[in-house]
Amino acid sequence: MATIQLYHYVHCPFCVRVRMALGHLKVPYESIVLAYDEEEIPLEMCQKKMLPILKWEDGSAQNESLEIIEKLDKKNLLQMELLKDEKKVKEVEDLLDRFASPIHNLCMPYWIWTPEFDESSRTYFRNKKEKKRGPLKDLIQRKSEFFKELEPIINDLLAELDPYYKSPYLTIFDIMIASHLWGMYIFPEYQFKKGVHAYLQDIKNQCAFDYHRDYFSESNVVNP
Ligand SMILES: N[C@@H](CCC(=O)N[C@@H](CS)C(=O)NCC(=O)O)C(=O)O
Repeated sequence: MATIQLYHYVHCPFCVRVRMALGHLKVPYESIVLAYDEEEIPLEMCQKKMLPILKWEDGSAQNESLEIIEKLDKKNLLQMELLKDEKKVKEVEDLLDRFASPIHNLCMPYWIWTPEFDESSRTYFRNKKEKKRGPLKDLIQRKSEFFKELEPIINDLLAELDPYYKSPYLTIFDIMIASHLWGMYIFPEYQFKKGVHAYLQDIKNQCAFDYHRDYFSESNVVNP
């Protein structure tokens, strides 16, 4: 029986980080997908509407994906000390920032039609995201522009794979990168380059990761 609970959104890359880490570390957990417009539960647990939240065995609740993973990774299997190297962290964060804009512009219009959303949460998400990006349907019209933006960043990533990100072993950086790219698998016309697809699938396997598990599984206990 799982004793910890993960409150998450299926589409959220920061939540995916924690799901991947739980899988890699083989920690069973109860999966609780919150509706995007549910404000009360996260506010009560962590005083802000932000997921992921991990509820520990002692009933305490924590957010911030990397801090959660640090606490979970007791044997340091993910080389968490890398996060203390400011230069390396900045490089990875810069890469994720470059990925974020085209990936989110492409994925958001599709995320809202996955079973994670209902009418009410879809409207909440749409209103929030359209303030910054404009109508989500217009983003779909601009897809070739975003594909073009994505290509050189994918090539830059590919050049750093050895076979993991600047490393012969899977580290926390790979989990950060894979979770940010994962959303592109739902984009109907997009195909990752072979090397990036192989990298992502390897991480998926090592993390026993199943993106849409919660839509199809009868149990909310994940037992990696
Ligand atoms: N620094 C946080 C970021 C988490 C975050 O930004 N979560 C987003 C979902 S992707 C969120 O909860 N947003 C709430 C909202 O926008 O209403 C972490 O690493 O856990």
